Amino acid sequence: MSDRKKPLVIVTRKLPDVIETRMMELFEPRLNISDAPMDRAGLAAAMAEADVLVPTVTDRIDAELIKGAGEQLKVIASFGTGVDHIDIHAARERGIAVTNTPGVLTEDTADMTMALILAVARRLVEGEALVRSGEWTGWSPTGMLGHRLYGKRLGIIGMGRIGRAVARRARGFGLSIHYHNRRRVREETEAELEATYWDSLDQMLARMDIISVNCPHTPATYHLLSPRRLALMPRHAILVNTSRGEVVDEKTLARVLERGEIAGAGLDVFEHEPAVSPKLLKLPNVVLLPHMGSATLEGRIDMGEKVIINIRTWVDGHTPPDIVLETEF
Ligand code: 8YV
Repeated sequence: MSDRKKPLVIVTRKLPDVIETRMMELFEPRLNISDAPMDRAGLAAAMAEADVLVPTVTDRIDAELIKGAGEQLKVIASFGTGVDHIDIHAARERGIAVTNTPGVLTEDTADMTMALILAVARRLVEGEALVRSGEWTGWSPTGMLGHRLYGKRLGIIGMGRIGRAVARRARGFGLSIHYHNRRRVREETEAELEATYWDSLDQMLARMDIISVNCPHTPATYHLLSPRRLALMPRHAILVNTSRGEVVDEKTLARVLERGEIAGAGLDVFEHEPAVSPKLLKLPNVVLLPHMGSATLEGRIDMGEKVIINIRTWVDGHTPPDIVLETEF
């Protein structure tokens, strides 16, 4: 830290008021009240000056920016769980600690996953649009038919905290739980969730009614749902993604949806956010959300509190609790 009494903490986006107020009490923060995203030059200037940078998913902190950071920059305390926007390796080489906010957005993101599964299977958005259009002519035995969730098979890709929270909810809806993960989860967890492990993602994809993407985006999961794998999904299947757009080949996904090679999709994340494949925008069988899986006031406050704890622990000379290890990615 420079010889200022309180660390200069530069926050790239507007955070909930209570978090910003607490930061004012604890640190010397530079807040972004207008919430205008920082461009690359703005980020470089911030990193040249800050003791601590608090970025979000909208800031791409690559190796070049890290190389250009001032000597005083010691912590990148990201507001969010995913850290694929930060070059962890480059940060470690420069001796900059990277922290994130795991755990506190698990339940909200799992809720959103279920909301998307329900919305796609039961055609919520189409139904709502019909009512609003004024063209609804009344109930009909064959009108707005969707598909029953009860008794169907859900395949979860990534059985971490969020994957498991999705599984718990899905069981309440009568779905049977299947999963693919780098590692098989503990026996007790499998038993609790009555979950079936698939070592082969290909095999699982070919047999599920619903697929939910809940793994992080890493070099190993980039386009995990490749054209070949998307082609393995049955025609009646739906795909839901509340993780990262990069895990799915979006261009191919739009094509298979357009051709009816899978039945529908619910997407909260996109490969090139905020851009969305124009093809997807035209399709009725997809529900598209603006990356709002963790967007609850409570969740965002909890995330901010985690950021504060991480910074405060470092200020006190200890290792922040949510330090991201390079080996995890
Ligand atoms: C966050 C997310 O809102 O935490 C994550 O990884 O994807 C989102 O829910 C966002 O990343 C904040 O930076």
